[in-house]
Amino acid sequence: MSSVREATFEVARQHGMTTWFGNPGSTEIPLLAELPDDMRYVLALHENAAVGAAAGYAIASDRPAMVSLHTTAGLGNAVNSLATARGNRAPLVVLVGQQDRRHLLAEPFLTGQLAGLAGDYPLEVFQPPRPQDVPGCVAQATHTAAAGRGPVLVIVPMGDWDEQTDEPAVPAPLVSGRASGVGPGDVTAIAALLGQADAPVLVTGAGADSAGTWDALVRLADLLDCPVFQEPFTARAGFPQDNPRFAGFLPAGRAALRAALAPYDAVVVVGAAMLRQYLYEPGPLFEPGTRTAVISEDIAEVRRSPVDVGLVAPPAAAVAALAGAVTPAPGRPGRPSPTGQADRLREQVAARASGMTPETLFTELAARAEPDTVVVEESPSSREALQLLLPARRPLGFLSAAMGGLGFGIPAAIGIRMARPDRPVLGLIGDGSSIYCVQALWTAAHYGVGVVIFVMGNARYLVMDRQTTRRGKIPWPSLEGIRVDQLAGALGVPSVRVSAVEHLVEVLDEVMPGLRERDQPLVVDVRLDAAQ
Ligand SMILES: Cc1ncc(C[n+]2csc(CCOP(=O)(O)OP(=O)(O)O)c2C)c(N)n1
Ligand SMILES: [Mg+2]
Repeated sequence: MSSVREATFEVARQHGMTTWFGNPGSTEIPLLAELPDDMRYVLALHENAAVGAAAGYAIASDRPAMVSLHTTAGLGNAVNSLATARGNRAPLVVLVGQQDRRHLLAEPFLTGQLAGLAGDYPLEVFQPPRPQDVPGCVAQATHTAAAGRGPVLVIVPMGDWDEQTDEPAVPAPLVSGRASGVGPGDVTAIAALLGQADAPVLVTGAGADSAGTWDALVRLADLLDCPVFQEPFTARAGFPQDNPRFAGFLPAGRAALRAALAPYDAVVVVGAAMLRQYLYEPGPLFEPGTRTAVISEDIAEVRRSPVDVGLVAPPAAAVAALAGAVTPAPGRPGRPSPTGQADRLREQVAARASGMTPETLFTELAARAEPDTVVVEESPSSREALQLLLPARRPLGFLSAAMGGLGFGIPAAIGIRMARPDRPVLGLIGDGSSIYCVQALWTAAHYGVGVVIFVMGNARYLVMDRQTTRRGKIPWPSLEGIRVDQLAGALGVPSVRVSAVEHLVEVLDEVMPGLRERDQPLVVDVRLDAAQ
């Protein structure tokens, strides 16, 4: 016999989930009191911080991470970051505390209406039929999270943890995986489509962010002698952005997208749907006659893509198989240059690097950042410049919130650094964005997490202001008066406020060489010149 609680710890150990992120309430005390020494509980001061940090941790370690939330209050607070975790394909096992099942029907204090609270964002919501099923549900949740790459909830009534169990085994495999291979026959149609093309082009998405996929894509692009774009609004980099074939980021509007892809007669998208849009525009995504294909391991991405050929497959193996199967056509004379497109864009953006502009910060950072630096972006109005001036040079080099929900960047940067202390980690966070989850800074201070967060201080929701002005008057005020540097100090994080380029350069010269070795966070509050 053992307790349900002990049996659940065993499941967590089997799956390497010994770092737990959470914010506790009384429904979690029976689970968390006397937590075994080999389980580390990382306290976050808000549930979006707990889930955001766990998502960063899961993405950077490429395995499910554990989260503990407190009934309706905790789960409700976390919905934004659970949606982001789903969009960002972060595998999470989320234990949601519930009142004791023996009097749930009487709706005691802290009873949660939990099952539907996070909507369809979780891949699955487990409600263990008996206390003895909790370990099995956690085991199955782990497999679901890993295979489906998203959050899975397990709702656990607080009395369940102390119940006894003598179940011989939980109904789940000890280890499970997914095959990573793709046979030549699987890529015949896409190989033919590329082989017949006069001017092919590749587009990569967040699902292509792995060393294996990058290598295979470089080989395929070299073979085809073609450029490689990144999908619009990408959350992760799908191709080495310092490679001369990297052509930049596709626009999200249909007209601009059609124009960008018009010179090509075959478009193959890897690790994304075809293709993410933003504000609605009528019309097709590409010019008639363009041959198109999508490769993704996410069936939802393939399903919603209006392409000639869709393939559900692990991208690394599929692209490697394609590179072995394609016989490229000679190539149309006069097609766009397969190299140098991003460099030309970079030069244009870099020209704006004068005074205290985002471009100045990015240029100075680029001059000092090591190639394996992880850049976590949540800086809406300067995102485009950031992506060009701070190219991802290694897998996991760039991360942002897939669906744009703010409050992800700071905790995600912290979680990444906790999982990968070998990688330097920078957060580039808008001043407005920084406030959505500023409490996360305390976790970084308390646990000695060496991230550096640059706050892009334009004292505005600039991206919103720009869009709103096109229609009329802005009803909200500027963000003048918010002192993120002082908030950081109040949360135990040292900070420096910078309002002149010479000072910025001084700070970067001091901070950047030690970025990899840091064991304390730092906030750099960058006061930008007024922007329109
Ligand atoms: C949780 C959440 N609330 C509101 C929004 C809408 N929103 C998108 S961008 C933005 C402004 C961001 O301001 P800031 O971080 O200062 O970036 P800037 O536009 O100034 O670069 C807002 C409020 C959102 N995406 N997520
Ligand atoms: Mg701002």
